[in-house]
Amino acid sequence: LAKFDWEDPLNLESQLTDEEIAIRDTAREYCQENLLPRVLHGWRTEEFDYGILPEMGKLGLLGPTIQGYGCAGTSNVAYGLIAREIERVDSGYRSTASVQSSLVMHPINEFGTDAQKEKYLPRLARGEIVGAFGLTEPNHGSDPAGMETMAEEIDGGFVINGSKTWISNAPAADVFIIWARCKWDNRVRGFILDKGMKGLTAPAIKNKVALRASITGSIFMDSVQVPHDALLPKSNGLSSAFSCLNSARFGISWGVMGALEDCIYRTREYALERHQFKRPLASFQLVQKKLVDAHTEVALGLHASLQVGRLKDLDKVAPEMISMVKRNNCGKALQHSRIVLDILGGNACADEYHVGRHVANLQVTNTYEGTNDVHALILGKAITGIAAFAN
Ligand code: TGC
Ligand code: FAD
Repeated sequence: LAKFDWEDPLNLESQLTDEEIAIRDTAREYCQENLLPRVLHGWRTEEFDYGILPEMGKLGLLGPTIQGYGCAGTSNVAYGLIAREIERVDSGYRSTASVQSSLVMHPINEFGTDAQKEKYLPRLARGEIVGAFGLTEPNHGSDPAGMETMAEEIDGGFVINGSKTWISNAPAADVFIIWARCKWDNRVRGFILDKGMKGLTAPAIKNKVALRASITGSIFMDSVQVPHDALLPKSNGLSSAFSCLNSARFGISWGVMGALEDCIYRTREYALERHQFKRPLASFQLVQKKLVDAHTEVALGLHASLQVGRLKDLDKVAPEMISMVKRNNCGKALQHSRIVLDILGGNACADEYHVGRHVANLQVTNTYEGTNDVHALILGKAITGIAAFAN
């Protein structure tokens, strides 16, 4: 019989290629040595750390699945493993990276011209420039089809009016992927806007109670004039925006498992050291059950995401599969991080114990990229054939 390894309970390692293991190890070392020491400062100050994306770029962690343009050309599973390592430190850092990779580089690569790819992808891959993705609006979050941002064709290009809110990276961004309804045919398309364009502003949303180590903002577009080549010409309809979400949601499904793993490791360590009633907390059955429940969900969640990743690599993934792992892993990570937090007792209140920060962050991961309930409705539609969210 094999020996049970609690740190890899279902032997995920045996399912990974040598390349994926090497990428995972590189990402883990970078995150533990370079991100972990900075996270409390980022969390306390809400300051965006401009050094992080260039560091990730140097290691090939940005847009890793893209072929060419200075990108690594890895498997989707490797992308997931990177997200897991970054989020083991903080969901905000993973957010910064996944917006850059899945929501900015991916649409340029999928829907852009060769010139747009040459212009933006190598610099985004090196982390020299920061990207943001604007889909959500003040009046339209779960229902982006109702968007009010409008693009109108004018002599020499387009004029864009509208606003976006709760946009990761926006205040720090050099490049904005903006989704707008086109006045001439009512279709939604993506546009690339550059920082500094007249009428474009991106103020920060301050005093967040979560994701404080990443920066979030609004985007206001007051008659922003852009040339014709700002349009992503192969984007056509909301499904183009959703294809970016497929990639980001897949990454989040891995990332949140990393955050929950960190909560488990930290509370296990604490439970072994801390004594009450002359015994370690870890000796109490109720404490063990909390750890076991959380630990089991991580093992199941990682293996489900692995399967989705392998299907994605074979081009055999359905969006509903991604909804399933995004919803389940985010929900379980939020639920179980909150439960193991109890093990810290009063120290749960102190940010240097890190677990409370993960719990706060995981409320957002359970909300953005489609709320837990919206993904339930996507799956409900697949099961029943009835769209509960449609009119
Ligand atoms: P519906 O009629 O269902 O679909 C419209 C068209 O889109 C197609 N489609 C998809 N295509 C590819 N991938 C998917 N996942 C797709 N889902 C739908 C669909 O086939 C259809 O195509 P066509 O050709 O027939 O037009 O659209 P609906 O308007 O009824 O949508 C309902 C719903 C709930 C599925 C959708 O609106 C939704 O997913 N809402 C959630 C919104 C959301 O996820 N927003 C995320 C904003 S970005 C973000 O949060 C970034 S945070 C990142 C970070 O910081 O890490
Ligand atoms: P709403 O859509 O108003 O939903 C409110 C509640 O109603 C939720 O519980 C929801 O589940 C429920 N609900 C809505 N419709 C239904 C229904 N039909 N049936 C049952 N319940 C329903 N967006 C971007 O475009 N780009 C980004 O980079 C980005 N980054 C973000 C970063 C942060 C920190 C946060 C908090 C959000 C970010 N978002 C981003 C926005 C995010 O995607 C939205 O907040 C999310 O999609 C939910 O939309 P909403 O906030 O408008 O909530």
